[in-house]
Amino acid sequence: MREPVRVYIGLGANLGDPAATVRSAIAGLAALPHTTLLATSGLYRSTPVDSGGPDYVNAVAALDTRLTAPALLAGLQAQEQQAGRERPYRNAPRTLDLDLLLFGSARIASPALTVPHPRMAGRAFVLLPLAEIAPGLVPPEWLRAVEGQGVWRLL
Ligand code: PH2
Ligand code: MG
Ligand code: MG
Repeated sequence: MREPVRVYIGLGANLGDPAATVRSAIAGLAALPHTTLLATSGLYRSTPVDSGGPDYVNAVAALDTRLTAPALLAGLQAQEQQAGRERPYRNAPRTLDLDLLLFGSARIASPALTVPHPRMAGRAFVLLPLAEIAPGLVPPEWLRAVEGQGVWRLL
């Protein structure tokens, strides 16, 4: 059996009942095979970035998994489908988005998957929840660079 790898998943939703969807998606992550849910950030409300529609709800989860990156990605995509995800165009509003942000120290550049997530460094809706559960992974200058993006932690 493979050794577990520490991974971070970004969750986002802005259609339907986004807070409820993100909460049940966290439960879905905990139920993935060969995977342990270690930590979840609070929920954050955020204004859409390069996207439209209502405000998003975002969060980040930390997992240990023995799944390979492609197997984990398939599990995430299955959960997006189950939540009714449609992809009419790039960055369209969505019921659920589950992004593989980090997979241990792996660098992956395949047609299906790029890790680390190529846009995470510029997005407050990823960095603030990530810094909440893994402050050592988020350089202070990254946080300074996204100050002023509209992101609010929900109670
Ligand atoms: N996701 C995007 C594009 N823009 N904006 C916010 N606030 N939150 C997101 O999760 C988000 C976005 C692409 O996945
Ligand atoms: Mg995304
Ligand atoms: Mg995505």
